Parts: sequence; C-alpha cells; structure tokens
Amino acid sequence: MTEASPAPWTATVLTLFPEMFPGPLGASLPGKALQSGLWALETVDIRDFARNKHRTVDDAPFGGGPGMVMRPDVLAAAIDATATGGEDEALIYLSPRGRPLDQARVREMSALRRLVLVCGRFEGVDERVIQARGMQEISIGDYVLSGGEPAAVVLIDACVRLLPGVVGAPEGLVEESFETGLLEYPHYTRPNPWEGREVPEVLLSGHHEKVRLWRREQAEAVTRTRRPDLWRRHGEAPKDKT
Ligand code: 4HQ
Repeated sequence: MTEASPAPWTATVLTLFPEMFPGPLGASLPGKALQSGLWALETVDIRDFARNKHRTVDDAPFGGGPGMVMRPDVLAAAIDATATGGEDEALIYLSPRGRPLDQARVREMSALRRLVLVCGRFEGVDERVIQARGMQEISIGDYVLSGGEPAAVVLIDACVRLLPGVVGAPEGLVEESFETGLLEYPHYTRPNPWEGREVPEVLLSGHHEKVRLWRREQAEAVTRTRRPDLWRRHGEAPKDKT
C-alpha cells in the first residue's frame, strides 16, 4: 500500500489576474519543485465574488481623489471562501504600507502549511477589510508596483526555495546572504584570466582555511561599505566562533 502524501506547502493567491500565475514560478527551481509536488499553487479570481451583473470589484474613494478602491464586501467574500483562519496559515496583503519583507519572515512563512496572499489593484483595498479579516501587511520594498501580483511572486519564490528538497545542496542555504547577516563574498569561475582580469590568487591555492577567511573578510568589507544598516545589525547579533 502506498500512503497518500499530505498536502504540500501551498500558496493561494487571490487576484483579479489569475493568468499572471504561475508566471516565473513555473520555471527553473520553483517550477521543477511545483511539478514534483513539493509545493502547490492555487489562484482565486476575486471577480468571481462580485455581486452584480457587471461583476464590479471596485468603486470611487469616499472623500474624493484619483483612482478606484477595491470593495471590502467582494474581497471579504473571496477571503471567506478561501482562508481557514487556522494556526498553520497566514493571510497576507501585499502593500507598500506593510512591514518590509526579510529573510527571517520568509523562514517563518515557509514553515507554515499555507499562505493566502491578497493582491490589490487600483489604489488598494478598503481599509476595513484589512482590519476585519486580520490581514498581515507585507511590503517587498519601497517602490510602487501596478499591483500586488509581482510582490506575491517574490514572496512565494523566497519561501519555496527553503522547503525541504527544493534546493539540491541545503548547506548552501546557511552560507548565503541574510542567513549569516552579511552580503555574499564575490564568486569566480573559468576562464582565468578573462579579458586580462585575474581570479584572486588565494582561490587557486587549495588552502581551504585561507579561502574561508578571505571570503569572510570580503563579505564583511562589502557589507560595511554597501549596507551599513546590515553591518550594524550584524555587529549586534550573537556570533558563532568562526
Ligand atoms: N503594491 N510591496 C499597490 C506594491 C507593493 C509593494 C501592491 C502596489 C498593492 C495596491 N506590494 N497595490 N511595494 O507596490 O508589496
């Protein structure tokens, strides 16, 4: 007898543009993992929850001003038909007003069973539905997208690569940026030289300990100069003895 496999980590995306998915998530590493059932993707068309014959999902903002606002009744109906409100699930609204996404948050979300991601269009969604359904607001950065869909793709991609079995060599995951709190050291491969530029000598030496120390120095130098904010936090964090 073969056991039925339990439901894999699942992203459920509420959107007016379901045709945007899987998009980039159907290719490369996340695409292969999706095909092999290591995770699942569902889309819910918010327009299917509209109440009138014109299938209206938006309306003019109270108080005036430009653009349109997504109606709370339509969005709430889509959420209520989709989210369970369970402990193992997060209900997220992608928005520049949200807490900025970072690797610690990605790790937490990849450890849940399911994410329900709400993608807004227009000027955004009615504030009351965010409150009433207890949505977490997450931003992928300080810039304005035309909709939440590319932000959902970014968030899902970051989570999926942390799922067991998705990345071939999981040792690589602990070494990378944000897991160590540092930016990555520079990488080199053949040919050497290339356009007259030499690969740093130490990398050709075969001295593994020297290579490790050189990479650490490089990672620290690049973090200090490019990202003083990360460097300060790295200084505060408890360190292992390497
Ligand atoms: N938008 N991080 C406006 C974003 C965004 C971001 C999504 C555009 C929501 C209404 N989302 N809609 N930055 O710019 O997450």
